Amino acid sequence: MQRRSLLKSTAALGLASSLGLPVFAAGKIKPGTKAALIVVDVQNCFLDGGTLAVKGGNEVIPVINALAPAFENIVVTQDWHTAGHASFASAYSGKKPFETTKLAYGTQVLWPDHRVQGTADAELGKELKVPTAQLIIRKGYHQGMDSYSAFEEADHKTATGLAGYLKARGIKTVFITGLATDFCVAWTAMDARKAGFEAYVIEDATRGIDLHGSLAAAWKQMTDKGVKRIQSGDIAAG
Ligand code: VGL
Ligand code: ZN
Repeated sequence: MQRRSLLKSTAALGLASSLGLPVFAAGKIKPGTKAALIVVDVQNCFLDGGTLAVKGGNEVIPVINALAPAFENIVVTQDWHTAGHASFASAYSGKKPFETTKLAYGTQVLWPDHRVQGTADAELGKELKVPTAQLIIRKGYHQGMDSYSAFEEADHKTATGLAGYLKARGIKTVFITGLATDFCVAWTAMDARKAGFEAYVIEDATRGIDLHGSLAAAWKQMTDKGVKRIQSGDIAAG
């Protein structure tokens, strides 16, 4: 590198870090004070033996545990449904899991009963170790409406309060991990962009359900909305 551009990029790094924005040093991202890690729905339901086990779901846990020390701010989410929730196939006669139905807000995929409030299935995976997390946000608790996104419910109007919380704390960038890539992770990442945050999905800290090609479709939609796709190795160790 030429001396001038080296000086320039060094100055830019100093400026970004003093602003608390993510800094790229030696090819690694240092999240900084204005970034938050979001750990989406790492609940027993999605892990081995759960009601909606995601293939390889358990494998995200050591990756997330190792990432956590690199983040000053961490938010954890829990899918938190009422019994007989509108997203459960069992709530409709003649419907089976993974079929769809039309609800007031659009097409709803119907799932097996999962993550009912207060059940073991809805608890965070016990191997997940993110003791410095500051907020646990629960979603999907309105009987008639689902909420894949941690920011807004399926009507795309009802806020969970997460955007306001992050903004009130000066957070500008979110790094999203957890389950499932093609549902709650993707919707959270896209709504983060909509709410004005810079958004990264850490791919190897996620696993997908991949229902009828939904995983590839989710990556395309996320990329189109400016979500960045990175790996845990891209983040500087904390
Ligand atoms: C999710 C399906 C149903 C998710 C939640 O967390 O991705 N997927 N409920
Ligand atoms: Zn759910």
